[in-house]
Amino acid sequence: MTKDDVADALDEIGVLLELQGESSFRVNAYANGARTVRSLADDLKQLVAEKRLGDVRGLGSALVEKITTLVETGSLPYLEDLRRQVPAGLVEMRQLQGLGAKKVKALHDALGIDTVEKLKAACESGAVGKLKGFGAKTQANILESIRFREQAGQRVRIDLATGLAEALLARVRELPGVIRAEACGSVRRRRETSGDIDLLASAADAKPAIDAFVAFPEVVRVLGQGPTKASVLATTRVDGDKVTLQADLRVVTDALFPFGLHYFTGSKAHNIHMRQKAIDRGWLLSEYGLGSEDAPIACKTEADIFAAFGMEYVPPELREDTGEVEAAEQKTLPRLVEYTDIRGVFHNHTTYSDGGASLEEMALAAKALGWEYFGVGDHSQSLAVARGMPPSVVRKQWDEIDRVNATLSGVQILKGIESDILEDGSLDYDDELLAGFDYVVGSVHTHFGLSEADQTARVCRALANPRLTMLGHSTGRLILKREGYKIDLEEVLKTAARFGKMVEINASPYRLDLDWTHARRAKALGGMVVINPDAHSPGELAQTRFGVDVARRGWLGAKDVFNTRGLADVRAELARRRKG
Ligand code: DGT
Ligand code: CA
Ligand code: CA
Ligand code: ZN
Repeated sequence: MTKDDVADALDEIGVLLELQGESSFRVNAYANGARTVRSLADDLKQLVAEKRLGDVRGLGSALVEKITTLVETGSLPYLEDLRRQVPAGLVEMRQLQGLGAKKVKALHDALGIDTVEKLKAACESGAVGKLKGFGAKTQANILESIRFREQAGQRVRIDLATGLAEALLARVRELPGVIRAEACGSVRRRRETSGDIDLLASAADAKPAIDAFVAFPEVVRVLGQGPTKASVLATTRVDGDKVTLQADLRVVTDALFPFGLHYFTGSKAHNIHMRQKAIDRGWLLSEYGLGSEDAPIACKTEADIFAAFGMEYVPPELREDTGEVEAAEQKTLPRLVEYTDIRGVFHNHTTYSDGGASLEEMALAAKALGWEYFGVGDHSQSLAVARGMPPSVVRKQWDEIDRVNATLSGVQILKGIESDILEDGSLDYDDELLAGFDYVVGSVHTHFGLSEADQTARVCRALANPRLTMLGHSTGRLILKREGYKIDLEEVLKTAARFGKMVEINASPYRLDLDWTHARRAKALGGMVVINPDAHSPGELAQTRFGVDVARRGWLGAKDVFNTRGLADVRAELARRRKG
């Protein structure tokens, strides 16, 4: 059992106890224990063997005993009992947005609901709304969560799909006989989510590669296997999160690789448009080649395919048939921003609010990524659930920033804030305090239920505030979990452009907000975009790459993205904006 396996078991115990109505004290002990185990520096087996688990801070005797059993025997009767006692459907219900363990338990106790299907029926019949502590609004929210989940289907977030694709790809590339290999499809186009993983490899002989693929340790089930293609269900962990997804491997000869790469990268709409271009010339384009049967056009790379059409190379992120074919013909494709263009970030959290690391730790992690500045944007006073900072704490943080900055070389901390945009559109501190920040990120975290008109007016009022520098996560959506609040984004982007305010691409793979279509729109309206990871730990700073993917899908170049500028430039621009 790995640390992650043990931590998963502890997490599961916590969830099951919570669903049984246990005290939050006991529930939290398991959740915290799981976190402790996940981040253990020492070898877990060794700790158990040497009976040193009890010395680890945060692990009480009950947890030590269970971890020991798990590590020594690979299973835990206590957990198996719990699983028998709590219906699996309750665990699934708890994963619905807005439905905590207490509510799930109440639904089970009062109405005997133990599956998502029964819950849906009970909402539709109005039974849930009549329950004490629920009401019509809660019932409508639950129903919306269920419908959203049904619609999301079996897709997974891009960070998880990427992690699994990279793990499989690394193994495919190591196989004897494999010449080239790539992940195609939505993973290569850097979409927000993926429905499956499409791997393509070239080799003179396909069979050995296919045979090896279906036996990879990530493979949990073989869905289909032929001489040149196999489909499997594969699973791995990405930063502690478990991901399971279908993965297909196709093996072609190396001469066919560029055509397969182009075809399986898609999108389907892009492929259809390219195929039409071929037909216009009297050619055929497919995964098997380009040209006519008597005069095939040899291509060594994907770039050769576009060149054969007299086109510029179209980066995969643009292949959605939203004008990229025409622009490539006219040779007017933009030069897209790259992850290596990023020089720092602005919206991040530390232990001053709900982050997990200190200012200095975060700044050093930013430096390790090659960045020149780490902008802190902890939560403001109103957001109590995320330990929003009262003014006295803000001043304390400023003092610490000054102290830490004096000791840092090669990186500097910028004094920012993620200010709540209050219900009436005002910011969360008085003007004098706001004036002391290098910049202000304004975000909506409350009152998601306003009408579209009110929500739009609220955000636009914040954009008109001279103290606001940039708008955080514009819609509040959570990928595959929750739709954003109702807001007229076109109006918001226009207002941002009018007041010269930046709009964030929140790069957290849970958010990706602005999405790529609106990132593109922001640029078209003359606005400036900023890519922020919204990091709550040092490791999350690198999530910025997912925001760069969104920017690229939105046709943005380096000069469209504020944080491609260096520290001196950024400081000067922020100072200029503060003066108004
Ligand atoms: P996904 O898997 O839903 O996240 O999205 P994709 O884009 O990876 O789609 P997938 O896996 O169904 O197919 C991979 C690529 O194969 C797709 O992007 C384009 C190509 N492809 C699949 N079906 C067709 C088709 O019927 N016509 C054409 N022209 N291309 C197709
Ligand atoms: Ca796919
Ligand atoms: Ca596929
Ligand atoms: Zn936020």
